[in-house]
This record gives sequence, C-alpha cells and structure tokens, in this order.
Amino acid sequence: MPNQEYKEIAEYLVAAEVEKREVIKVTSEIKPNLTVEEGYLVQQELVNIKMAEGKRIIGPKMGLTSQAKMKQMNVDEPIYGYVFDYMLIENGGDLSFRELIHPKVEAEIAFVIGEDIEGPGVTGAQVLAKTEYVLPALEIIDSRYENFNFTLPDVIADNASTSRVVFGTSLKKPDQLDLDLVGATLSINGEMKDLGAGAAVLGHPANSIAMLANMLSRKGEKVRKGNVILTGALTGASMLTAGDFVSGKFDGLGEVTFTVKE
Ligand code: OOG
Ligand code: MG
Repeated sequence: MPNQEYKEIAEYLVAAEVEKREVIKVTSEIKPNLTVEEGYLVQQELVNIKMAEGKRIIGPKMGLTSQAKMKQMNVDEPIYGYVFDYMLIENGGDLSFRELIHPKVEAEIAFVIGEDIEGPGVTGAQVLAKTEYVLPALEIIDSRYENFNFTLPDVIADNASTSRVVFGTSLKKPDQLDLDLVGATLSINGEMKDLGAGAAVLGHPANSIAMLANMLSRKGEKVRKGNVILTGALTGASMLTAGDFVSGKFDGLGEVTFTVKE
C-alpha cells in the first residue's frame, strides 16, 4: 500500500481524537486486510503528525502484556505505542471527561530508563541494570474505535489507544522491590474494580521493556535514556464517568489518584 494511504488512515484517527468522536475500525471498511506491520506504519505516520504539531514523546509504552488484557480485548499479542507530553496529568489532578471519547483506566508499573537499551536479544535482567527508577502509574486509554472494538492491526494504528497518563510521585530504585510480586488495586469511588501483581505483565514488568527494545530494533529504533515507559496494565481496564475519583494503590510504590471532571 502506498505511503499516502498510511498517512490518510493516520489523519482519520487523529481527527477522531481531536474531534472526540468514535470511528469505525480501519479493518471494517477502509482496509480489511491491514497487517500488523502496516498497523505500525500507520502508527508511525500518526506519530509524525503529532511531532510536526510540536508534541513531544515521553516514551514508548507497551500494551496487551497481560492475559487479563489480551482476554478483555480479544487479541493475542503485546503491542507498543507512544505517550506524548500533552497526555500527562499530575498525580491527584483532574481528567477532563469532555476532552475524551469513552475513557477507561488501568493500573501499570512504569520505568525511567537510565541508559539506552538496544535490541535484539535484550533480557529483563539487562533492562533492570539500565533502569534508573520504577514508579506506579494509571493509564487512561481511549480507543478511537466504536466500543473499543478492534483487531490487533487496528489498535496498533490507533497508537495503542493511548490517551492520558498519571504517573505516581514516589520513585524507587528497581532493586528495592521484587517487581513481579508488587500487588496493585484499582478503585473507583472507593469500590475496588480489579487487582493484580507485577508478574501479570509477562512474568515481570522488566520483560515488557525487553520485548519493547526487541520490537523497536526491527525498525532500527531503541529504548532511550530518559524515556518513561508504561509496561502494560496489570489489571483489566474500567470505564470512567464524570465525577469519578480513581485510586491505584501499589505495594511499596504508593498511590496514584485523579478525579474525572466534566
Ligand atoms: C489497548 C491498549 C492496551 C495495556 O496496558 O494493555 C494497554 C486497549 O486495550 O485499548 O494500554
Ligand atoms: Mg496501558
């Protein structure tokens, strides 16, 4: 498919985000046979559009790294996307519901990378050696597709549903915790919606960054020093509505909260 076609699909998805309306997935009508590789080419065009608008990358992110998420979204392999500066909300801050389409929240462990990590062949242990800090996070995903209904190539093209992120404010060195055993709860208005542990993410969240470095190496890219990276949800995702107070509590890493405003 010619480059122009990837660009047009990327524009279709950016318009959905900007105009806050859900659209029909790419594989229903526009491009039924879109492949995973082509999904990433569309995603690259989408990233290019945002960069040209002056938006800056905070880091790549991993998605669909847990069985719970793969089952919830009915897909069978992890993906990556990118978090931009305009997506950040401070811990304890407000999420504007009217800026989004049909947001959901999920609990994640994030890594601050201290040295470049270049695949292929990267392992979780190598990732830990190059990690500066780990911190808790809540990711707000907002698929641009109707009812979060998509195939793997669709969700890749749509920047892995990335929408907003709240990073926690307590940073720990990776050797201060057994990240696979870190438990987390996700609550909305005081009611626990889901729970999980670090091991839900590919056995250990560091394995998620290793997989990311290995996937990025296919396009000659790497995980970079200074990237802040979401390793993927260790809980399922819960729908949000205006007025909600959301809290993610992580053993040894503290609490991350935000309020959903109109
Ligand atoms: C795709 C994004 C998945 C995660 O952490 O698993 C993701 C989706 O579920 O819409 O960010
Ligand atoms: Mg996520």
